[in-house]
Amino acid sequence: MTHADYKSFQAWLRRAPTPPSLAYGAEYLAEVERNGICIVPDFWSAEKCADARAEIDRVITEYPRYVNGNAKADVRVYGANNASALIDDFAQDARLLAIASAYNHKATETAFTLAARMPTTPGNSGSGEGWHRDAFLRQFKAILYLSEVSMENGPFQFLSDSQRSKRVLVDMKTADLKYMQYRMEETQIARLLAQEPARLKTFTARAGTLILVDTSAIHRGKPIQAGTRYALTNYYFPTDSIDQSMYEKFDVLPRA
Ligand SMILES: O=C(O)CCC(=O)C(=O)O
Repeated sequence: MTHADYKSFQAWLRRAPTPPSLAYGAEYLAEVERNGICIVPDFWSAEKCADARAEIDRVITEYPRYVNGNAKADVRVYGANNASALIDDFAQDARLLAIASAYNHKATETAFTLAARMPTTPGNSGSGEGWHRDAFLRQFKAILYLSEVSMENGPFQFLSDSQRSKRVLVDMKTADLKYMQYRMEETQIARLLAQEPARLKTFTARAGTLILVDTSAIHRGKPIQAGTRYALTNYYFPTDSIDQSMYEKFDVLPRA
């Protein structure tokens, strides 16, 4: 990814047709455009969250073959929506799909939903295994906390402005990041924060809180120190970029 790639993507975004106006969540979309992230409290009720936690436990027990072997901090099943009507309710939420399509300026689908249960384990690096970006250009995700998330049990953390193309280049210099470096050392993040500590945002919140986020920003789940965190994450992609290799890469649980 070079400066020219960012410029041509920004030019494409400017030319892309204006998405139809949203019946729900126009202000959320505007906030993601502005800040890269938006927090929506009480998106799901406490009862629905409790049912979904039980569903995650069930899917993990019933489909051990699809418990992801690469994740160390959390117990993950990609495609849990294919084995649970309740989780699929989140995957197919039409209000969120409309926001995702508007943000991508392209027809967008939920390729799959990740169900994750993160217990406390010694020396864990947190959900997502430490600081990283998922992509260098826009990547929209919706994360739903299903349990109360405090400073101790793995809140989502985000470096503000790190999704902005100009900031990507400045941050590369400050933290001595390599070309197309997706994963960052703690020391590199410390260099960025030494200059501007306020860039670190940590999202503690009640169960049922929704996080809409552009994960081309630098982010992680904070390492968990106590308790357990349950969450669902919708992975949205433009329809024309979804193919079989994506399902294989994530080892997605297929629909029965
Ligand atoms: O769930 C979280 O808090 C972050 C997860 C993450 O960064 C990832 O899966 O890429």
